[in-house]
Amino acid sequence: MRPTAPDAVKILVAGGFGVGKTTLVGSVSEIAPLRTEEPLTAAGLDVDDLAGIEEKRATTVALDFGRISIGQDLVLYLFGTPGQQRFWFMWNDLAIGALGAVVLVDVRRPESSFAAIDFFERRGIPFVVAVNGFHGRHPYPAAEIREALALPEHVQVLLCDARERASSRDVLLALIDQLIEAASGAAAS
Ligand SMILES: Nc1nc2c(ncn2[C@@H]2O[C@H](COP(=O)(O)OP(=O)(O)OP(=O)(O)O)[C@@H](O)[C@H]2O)c(=O)[nH]1
Ligand SMILES: [Mg+2]
Repeated sequence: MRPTAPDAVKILVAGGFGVGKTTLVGSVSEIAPLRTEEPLTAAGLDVDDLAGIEEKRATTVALDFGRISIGQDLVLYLFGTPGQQRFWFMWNDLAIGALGAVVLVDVRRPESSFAAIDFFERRGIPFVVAVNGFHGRHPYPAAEIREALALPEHVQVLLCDARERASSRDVLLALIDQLIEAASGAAAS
């Protein structure tokens, strides 16, 4: 048998400002992630809402990039989006060729990820919602978050800790399972 190259799949990691996108890409990537972070300075105090993430020191200004192999046949290329509104114009380019997305939600500020949910719904890009429990806490069950975000039944809502590799990997595996199921459903019909 001739060895074949693994399939490569582009996945976006999106969500509001400071929800943990760079953290997730970094925790799960098997290569040193590419980051494009710049320090948050006093100049941004009026526009960068740091409520709940006071310890945050830097913000993504272009993208995060990482890679994770799933078995021998599949490689995921992860593209983390910038979270701040002034950088959203880059999302359209980042989304080109993406097969699916993870929308990260900060459990304390779910509304900050509305725009990301809307973005993928409008484009018909399949996504899962991953609720990042800051400080490892998940005060609300997934069903309550689904309701708060008005998510339809077919959108998976997963609880995660973006700092933990295994947890971040589980989120990606859930998305991949969903993509495979949708693809085999489409092939069968
Ligand atoms: N306690 C805790 N802190 C976290 C968690 N995830 C991220 N953080 C911290 O929260 C801050 C924001 O995380 P980032 O990964 O930079 O968030 P981001 O979504 O990439 O932010 P932007 O690119 O600025 O939109 C950082 O200081 C992280 O160390 C978490 O699960 N728990
Ligand atoms: Mg970031």
